[in-house]
Amino acid sequence: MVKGQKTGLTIIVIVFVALGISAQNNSTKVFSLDGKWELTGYNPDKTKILRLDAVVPGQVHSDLEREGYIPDPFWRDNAEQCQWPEHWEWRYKKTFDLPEDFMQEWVMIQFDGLDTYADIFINGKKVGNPTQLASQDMFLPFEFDVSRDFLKPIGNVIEVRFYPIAKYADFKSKVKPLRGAFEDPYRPYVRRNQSTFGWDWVHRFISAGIWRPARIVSYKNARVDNLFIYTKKLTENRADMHVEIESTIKESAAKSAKMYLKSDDGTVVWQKEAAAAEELKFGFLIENPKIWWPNGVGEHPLYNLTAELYAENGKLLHTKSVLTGIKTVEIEEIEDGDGTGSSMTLVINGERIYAKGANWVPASPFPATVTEDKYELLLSQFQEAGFNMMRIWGGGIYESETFWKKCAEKGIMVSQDMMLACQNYPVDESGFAQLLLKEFEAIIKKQRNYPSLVFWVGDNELSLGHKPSDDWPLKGFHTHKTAPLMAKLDPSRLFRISSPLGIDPETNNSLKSGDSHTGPLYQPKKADYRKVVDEFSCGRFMSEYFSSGLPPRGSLLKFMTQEDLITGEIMEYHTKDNPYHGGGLTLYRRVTKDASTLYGEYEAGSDMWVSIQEYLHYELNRLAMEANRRRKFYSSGLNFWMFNDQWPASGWSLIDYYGDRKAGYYGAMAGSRPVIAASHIEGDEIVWTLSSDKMEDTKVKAKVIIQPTNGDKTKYEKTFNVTVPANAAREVIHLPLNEVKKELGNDAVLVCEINYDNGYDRSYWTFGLPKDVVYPKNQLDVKITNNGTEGSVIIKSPKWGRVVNLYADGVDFDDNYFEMLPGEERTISWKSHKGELKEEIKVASWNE
Ligand code: BMA
Repeated sequence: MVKGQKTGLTIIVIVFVALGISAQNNSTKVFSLDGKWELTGYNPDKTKILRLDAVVPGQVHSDLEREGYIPDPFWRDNAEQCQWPEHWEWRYKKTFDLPEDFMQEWVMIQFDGLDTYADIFINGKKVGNPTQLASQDMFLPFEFDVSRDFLKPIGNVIEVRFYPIAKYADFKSKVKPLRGAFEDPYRPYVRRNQSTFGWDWVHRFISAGIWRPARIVSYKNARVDNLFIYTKKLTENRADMHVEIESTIKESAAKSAKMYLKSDDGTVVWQKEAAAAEELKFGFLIENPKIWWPNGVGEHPLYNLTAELYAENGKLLHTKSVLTGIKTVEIEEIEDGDGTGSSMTLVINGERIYAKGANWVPASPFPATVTEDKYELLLSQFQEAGFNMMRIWGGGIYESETFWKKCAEKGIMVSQDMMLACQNYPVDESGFAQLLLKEFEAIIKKQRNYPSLVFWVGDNELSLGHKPSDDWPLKGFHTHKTAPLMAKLDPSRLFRISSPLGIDPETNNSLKSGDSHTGPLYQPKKADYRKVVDEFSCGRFMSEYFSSGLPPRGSLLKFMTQEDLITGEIMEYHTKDNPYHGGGLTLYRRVTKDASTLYGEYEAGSDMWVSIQEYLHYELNRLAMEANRRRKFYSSGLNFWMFNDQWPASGWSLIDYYGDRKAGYYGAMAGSRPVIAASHIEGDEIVWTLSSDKMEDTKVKAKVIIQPTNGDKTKYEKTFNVTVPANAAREVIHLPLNEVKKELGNDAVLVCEINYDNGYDRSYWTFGLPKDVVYPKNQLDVKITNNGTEGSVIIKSPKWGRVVNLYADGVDFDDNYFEMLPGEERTISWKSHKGELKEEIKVASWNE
């Protein structure tokens, strides 16, 4: 430690004391139960026993794979050999001594996540209600008072027994079968990651385990249970705040309470002392608050709210802090007045925000294995795409604190579905309904302080296939149970009972109103594919936008062989399919068909065969952003289905299972630039619109050209300066379509290029099918610099460079799958998220 710092520390301690903020030891003691446990597995008829080590937090599949009892569940069709653990009983056991003087008046055992049906025994004694399971819900943290008759100073043995889900779901599912997507009879009855019952992008993996941290906590009869802070009103230089503190105080152990709010530079912006009480509420003002803005709009400053309980003798009994931020959020829903249409626009701190982003699914079927680094990688990719809006989809898991902290730091807005998806649920059974509401309460209290969170949603797609006037599964439950709970526990955010939802009397899933789940994926692709994309990308708030494409060959060969690439079975096995969309083609075959329709036929397994199925995703995502953003604020957002993968697949995701950017990611990223150019056909004209997400007017230099692909002089050229109004879209040029078509023929491209302060964008238009445009052979000149984990690639293209793409395992490029005009030179920056780059960066294009 250098000298300066030492003195700084001394000063801080003095300041704390001066402000009466505790630097003293907190009387609460924590004994972690994480780490190594013994695991014993019993097969269904208890004739077979397996003994192995286990890691907590963790799930049995990871331990079984590590110890070689199952193969890599993600390689080819190995998943078939990884289903048996679901039917076994698994017992975790740990022996431990407690630290000296650990036991105090009030001792609690806490498990943040038990997957799923479990009992807990300490020194042979059952913990919790003797007639009930300790856990029946993977999402519901469990705690129980073990102050007396459970623990001893040394030689404690704790055992957690996990029972097969069939034991609790089989009978119920037979007595009252509940139909649902992907037809799993147990799924509606089991409160765990719904997607791992098998979905149209992940295989079935029903695991078990202590999947989140566990501990024993010893209190001095007082603890701060929950904190809640939100911004009631916000003006430029003043924030009107509300704080609530819930505590448990036994035997009047706590006499006073201290609360303070600190900004991320350590400044205390508010503090309060009060007599300790189980419920405390305060309102206060902050002058010149640091306001939290979404990515691309402003900074994302964070604050820390802390509450402390003190004994009569001034001893600190317990302290609790939560991360938060100062912002307000509303959802503006303006009816078009035709009884059918209505907008849906996020308003943050009084500003309309165009919501660009994607849907989040669990990053592994075994979420305990998702590391902080993996979260950092995925959420940085999200931020670097220029995205600002993420939807946590209702068929996965509620995410970790690490996830939420990173979203807050990166300016990522998040909507949270409650974990219910594509299925009716037994909420008429009081036990199930109570369990669900308990789960919701725990989740609301855990997540409501995060600045990222913008609104809550009751479920995913229980409204689908219904009209607003219909009754649909859980509509009543959410309206009469969930909504009041949300209003009580988080009055600062809106709750929407389902997604999609709108006022279009014909359907809840309408492009004309509210949020919608659709996209051009299932539409046959023909010469007018641009028009089709435009028509399916005009939703008011597209909370799920369907498009799909292959990851790079390098990623495909991490879970299948070259041979598999050609035959296709393993591709199908990993891509899965959605049987409800019809059209007779599986998802994977649809991508193959659409890609060859647009870009031509290639030999199965060849580089071009893979590349066209990658590029389809790029082009459809770019066109989608053009179509939705040119209609800004009739359309106020588009979230791609889906951002990440839960296992190695080759479908919807923008980032593949290995964290590598797919072509679809680069298309979405190009379409998310601060200002973009967007084309559309209107009658007999082609129109260019500039759409800006910048909060100030932007001076743009624009150029529209018709460029022959062989490098000859442009057939048409127009340059002009235009100011694009702040946070709006503006049509800038109309061209007669027939003349453009004549000039274009089949060997030229219409290009609109814009440059503005430190931004740039380009949009292309060709007529008919892309495969019919002629691109002469072209040799790229490439110079690569490699500074270890980052560098650049300088590319010169004498003629038109068609779909120039760069690849190296674990490398992110700041642009990819782009077009190059004849004579153009581009410098592409790269960075590796897998340490030093040893392999060569491959640079290719379609007309090499
Ligand atoms: C929507 C989502 C998911 C599904 C996706 C692709 O239904 O809510 O359930 O995976 O479409 O089919």
